[in-house]
Amino acid sequence: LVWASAERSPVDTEAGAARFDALIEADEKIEPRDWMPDGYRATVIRQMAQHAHSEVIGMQPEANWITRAPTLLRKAILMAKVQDEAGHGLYLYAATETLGVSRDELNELLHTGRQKYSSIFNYPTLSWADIGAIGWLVDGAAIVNQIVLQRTSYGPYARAMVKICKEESFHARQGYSIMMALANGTEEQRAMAQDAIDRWWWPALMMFGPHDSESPHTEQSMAWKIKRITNDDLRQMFIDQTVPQAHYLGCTIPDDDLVFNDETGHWEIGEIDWEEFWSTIKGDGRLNRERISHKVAAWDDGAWVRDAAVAYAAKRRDRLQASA
Ligand code: BYC
Repeated sequence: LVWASAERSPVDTEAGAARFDALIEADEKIEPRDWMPDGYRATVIRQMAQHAHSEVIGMQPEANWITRAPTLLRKAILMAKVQDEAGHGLYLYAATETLGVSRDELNELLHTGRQKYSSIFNYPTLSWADIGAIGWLVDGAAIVNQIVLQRTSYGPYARAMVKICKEESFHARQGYSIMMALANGTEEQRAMAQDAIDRWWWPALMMFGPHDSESPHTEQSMAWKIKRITNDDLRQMFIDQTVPQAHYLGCTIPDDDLVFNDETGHWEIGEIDWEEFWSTIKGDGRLNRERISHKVAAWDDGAWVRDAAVAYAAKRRDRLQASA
């Protein structure tokens, strides 16, 4: 999908392109009204929209456990986290709208499968330990990616990331706190923690996308500084920071090939199941259909709220005009 910018004369295009290149070269931000290549606009829309959709769809697996959180404190924390995800979706949709696409259009693209959301949210949350594993591994992976996106070249996206990263780091800590409680608990609780790691480890690694050699967008997105670090390098950063945390919990990583390379100072992993990755992002993961149908139902159920808000805004505008 390409959202073309308004009709431009060749002279404007030449000057605009030169200014765009200079801004990128100088590590400065591109702002909504700046000239930008149509491909840049389309790529930023695609990535920000996918990111926004991920935040909103990500509320489903976690909300599944709000009523069953083991204590009042854990319940309050989980509710706050799920609300944060809605807020992240909101900033990201608002940032995407600065490029001339509406929230309604973005929702339509998600609901009809023409835009994606993160593969990670197609896996079920089977036990309370999954809420710990999501916070620690999923939010942990999200932060590694998002810290770097604070330096992305599109201004509204970079600025949205600053607040999101602060909240994500609280999310990751709450996840690790759940894992610590389970790791220090009974044998059954330790087994729950290990089972959650066994199921979430590989999907968390898939969040970073395909290998660089299989990633159609990386080269151009790096040149435009939309992406600042490649998929494989970000994945490695996550692995290096997370393996010792798993060991600290007294848990194991479900990978027989995992080995620490003394020379490079990095943990090396076995091969990711790329067939599972591609089939999940093409819509054939375990929960793709369920996630989208739940989202569409929530959107339809909320129609009266949107209608009421529009009617209220119109009434208010009429009243203000009448009293002017
Ligand atoms: N899932 O050329 P590539 C969170 C797609 S959740 C689905 O490498 P790119 C949270 C990719 O879109 C995390 N699709 O692409 C919320 C492309 O498809 P199309 C949200 C994936 O864009 C609640 C194709 O594969 N974070 O924060 O250069 C609770 C080829 O890939 C995935 C973000 O969205 C995937 N994992 O790089 C807890 C971060 N990977 O459009 C946590 C922002 C790849 O060509 N996004 N694809 O058909 C990014 O940084 C980049 O878009 C990616 C992919 C690294 C994900």
